[in-house]
Amino acid sequence: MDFNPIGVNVVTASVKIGEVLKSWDIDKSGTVDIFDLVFVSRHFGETITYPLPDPTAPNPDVDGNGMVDVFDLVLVSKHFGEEIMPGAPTLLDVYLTATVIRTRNGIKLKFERPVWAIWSENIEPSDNAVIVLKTPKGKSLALALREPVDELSLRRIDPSLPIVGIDSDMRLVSIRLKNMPDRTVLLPNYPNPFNPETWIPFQLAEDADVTIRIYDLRGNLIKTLDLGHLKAGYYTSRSSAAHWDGRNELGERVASGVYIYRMKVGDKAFTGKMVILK
Ligand SMILES: [Ca+2]
Ligand SMILES: [Ca+2]
Repeated sequence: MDFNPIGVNVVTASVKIGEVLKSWDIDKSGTVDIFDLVFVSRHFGETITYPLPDPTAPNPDVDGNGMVDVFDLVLVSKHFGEEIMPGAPTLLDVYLTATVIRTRNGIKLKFERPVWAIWSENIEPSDNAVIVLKTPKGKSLALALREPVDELSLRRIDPSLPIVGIDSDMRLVSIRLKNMPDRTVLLPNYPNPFNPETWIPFQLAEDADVTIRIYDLRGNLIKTLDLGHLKAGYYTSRSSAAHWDGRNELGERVASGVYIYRMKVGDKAFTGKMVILK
């Protein structure tokens, strides 16, 4: 007979018993971290009846009072031990992009996928749907309650500091912030003067249908660039800006001179001037 497997099991079981005592390590992972907080937040508001049907299963009622509430969250955050190292977010290979939109009260983060929590050095919330907890090492954590959120209103976040989050699949992700323009602007074409082609950069504050029409100085329509429905963002690089090859609708090169370009974004219009010099 081989007794070794039994011996191993006994050791494992004794370790588990030791960890049960640390009730704030809810998922029994051996560390108190962001996952334990998310576990409590998922069960936020629930009633827990004792005795538990399975005392070894994770129990979000940390203080054992029968309710999963903010006190349980505070207890977990107080014992938050295993902080992710400052360099760790760069090691995370899963990214989640959050669009930063400036609002009157601060900023709004719009996530490409819902998140349970975001965590960084300095987060100031302005929304009631999330709770913000300070961890012993001075970091702040914004936590969604009961279900993950697509948007988070904040008073402040420092984009130069690493930000990590927990996405709806319970993965630890590195949050990348993407700035959004606060207004729609048509920018000067480049190069200008040009020959034979030029780029027309712009930025959109909102998703919109975008068309650019090019006219000569007598007002004749020379070319229509239908850019289709575009998402809000910056269209300033050569690969994203509107491109005009200096030809009319028939594919003929147009004469040297001044041309007017007019960008239509929804029901707004913006105008610029450009010069072809041959
Ligand atoms: Ca844990
Ligand atoms: Ca409780």
